[in-house]
Amino acid sequence: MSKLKIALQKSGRLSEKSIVLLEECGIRFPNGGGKLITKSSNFPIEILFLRDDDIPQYIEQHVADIGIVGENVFLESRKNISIVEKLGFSACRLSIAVPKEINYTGLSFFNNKRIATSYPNILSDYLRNNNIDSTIEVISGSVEIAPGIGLADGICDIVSSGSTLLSNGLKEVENVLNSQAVLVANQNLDGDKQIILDKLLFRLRSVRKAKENKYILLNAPNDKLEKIIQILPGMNSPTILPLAKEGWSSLHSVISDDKFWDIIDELKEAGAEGILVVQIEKMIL
Ligand code: PRT
Ligand code: ZN
Repeated sequence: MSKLKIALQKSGRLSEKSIVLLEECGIRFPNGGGKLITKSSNFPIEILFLRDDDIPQYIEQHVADIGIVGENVFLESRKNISIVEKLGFSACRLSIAVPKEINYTGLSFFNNKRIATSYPNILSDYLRNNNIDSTIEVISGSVEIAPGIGLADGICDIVSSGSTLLSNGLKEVENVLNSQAVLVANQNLDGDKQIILDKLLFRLRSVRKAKENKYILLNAPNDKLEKIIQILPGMNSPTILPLAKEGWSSLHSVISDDKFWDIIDELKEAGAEGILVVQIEKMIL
């Protein structure tokens, strides 16, 4: 049977999380020793470790079948490949920034001005869509120093905490793109490879779903159960088990993690006791 080839970033911000994600999907493979290619011992997949910028091209050329990159790298590459799943990690944004002392009043500031970036394709689309005519200075790294050395009037770069901009005397003025890690794939996978990708996607979604939900257990007097069930959102059929204590039951259900904190006080007021919230490892739907 053929193997699906996945390209991961060799070393950088996406590397560790990409590897952990595959491990959480139960895919075992030797990692380390600086190997550029490795095979899983329990899943029909081969892993290639590459620079993130090369991944879209390799996928388009069938050197790899799928890969994990930032949405920013995918869009900048303009390769004929598709996003098959957003992965929810390494969130960041591509923003335009100017020296903080500039009295910035809007994008038209950039007409006939220079913007330094490593993302010329995304930036030129953005400027064209907004009818702005600027010169794009393409540089591959340390973009944030460009205004200070007189190379450009502003920059367009990835921001996450904002501290790099701050420490270089810049302020963020426009948000061009919100990005996160994505799983990308060649658009013409053969049947066998598509089956393996579907299996992988099923596992990825189960892991993701599990992270977004918690298993909740609580005890309550039987006459309070109905009220408690109404408080728990989206619950279709909770499990209710009698406790040894006369007239009391234990209620078990799955609840979205972010909703839990909104309703905890209501649950207690309604008579819930001994509330336990437990992490779910996998959630198969
Ligand atoms: O060597 P290789 O080419 O593989 O890696 P790389 O150096 O090109 O990429 P890497 O590892 O830095 O980032 C990989 C991906 O992580 C990016 O394509 C983004 O999708 C995502 N990501 C998330 C980030 C950041 N956060 C981030 N903060 N990529 C870069 N940065 C840089 C940014 O360029 C700027 O210099 O961090 C600085 C800003 O960070 P803050 O926190 O100071 O705002
Ligand atoms: Zn890169």
